[in-house]
Formats: sequence, C-alpha cells, structure tokens
Amino acid sequence: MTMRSLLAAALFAFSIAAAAAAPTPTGVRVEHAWIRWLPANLPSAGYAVIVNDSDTPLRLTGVRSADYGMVMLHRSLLADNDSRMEMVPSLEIPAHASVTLAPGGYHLMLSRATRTLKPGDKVPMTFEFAGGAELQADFSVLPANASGPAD
Ligand SMILES: [Cu+2]
Repeated sequence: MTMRSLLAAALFAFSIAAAAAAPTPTGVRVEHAWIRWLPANLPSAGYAVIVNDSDTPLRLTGVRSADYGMVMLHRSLLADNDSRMEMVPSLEIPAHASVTLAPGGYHLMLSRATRTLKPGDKVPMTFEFAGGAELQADFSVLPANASGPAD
C-alpha cells in the first residue's frame, strides 16, 4: 500500500465512525424538562425527570447542548441556612426507577448561552450515558418565577 492509499483508508474509516449515530438507550425517557430563565445571560438551571423503565441501571455521565457553552451536573445542598452547590461527576438511575432534577436538588447548571434565549424557547439537550448511549430532549425555557411546565 502506498502512503496515499493508507491515508485514504484511514480517513474513510474515520468518516464511518463519525457518521455512526450514538445508540439511544431503550426504555429511557426525559420528562418535564424545563429551564428557569434568568435575565442578563446569568447561568440558568435545567430541571427534568429521567425515567429508566429498562431492566438495567443507567449512569448519566454528561449533558451537552449547542445552546450553552457549558453544561454541568450540580447538586444544591442546604447547610446551616447557607445554600451552596457541588459538582456531580455522574448520576445513577436504577432499573425501573427515576431521578428528579428539581429546585433545591440535582440540576443542570447552564452557562455561556450561545444564542439569546427567552421564555417560550426550546433548548435541545443531549444526555450522555456510560457505554455511549445518548438521548435527546427538548427543554422549555420558562420565566424566572415559574415552578415547572404545565403538563
Ligand atoms: Cu448549580
């Protein structure tokens, strides 16, 4: 094989790998997904219920969105009337169970919005699970005083 054909073969293999979509986990869904919108491009929080109806536990390892430069998994802790947040490296969703991201607990910390967002917008998020599966969910952007989506 010449150098040139080796390179062509390598590029071809790479393009096949890049084109293969990540598998969607079966029996898993994201419900009540919403973002508490804050003015002045302040970091916002994302909330949702992740439901695992499958027979195997799942581990959420990350979340990404084209609409935010940074998405982190956080947990709010209340200690001595002082509210603070800690980073959560991953989140286990047991089989036939759900995990709720809600005010005062687990949440997605969303910062560096890449476009101007306002209440009424939809933000697509990609949930990344251990093993490579990915799940897409649309988050509803709600006003700062909202307590969740109507449904
Ligand atoms: Cu946070």
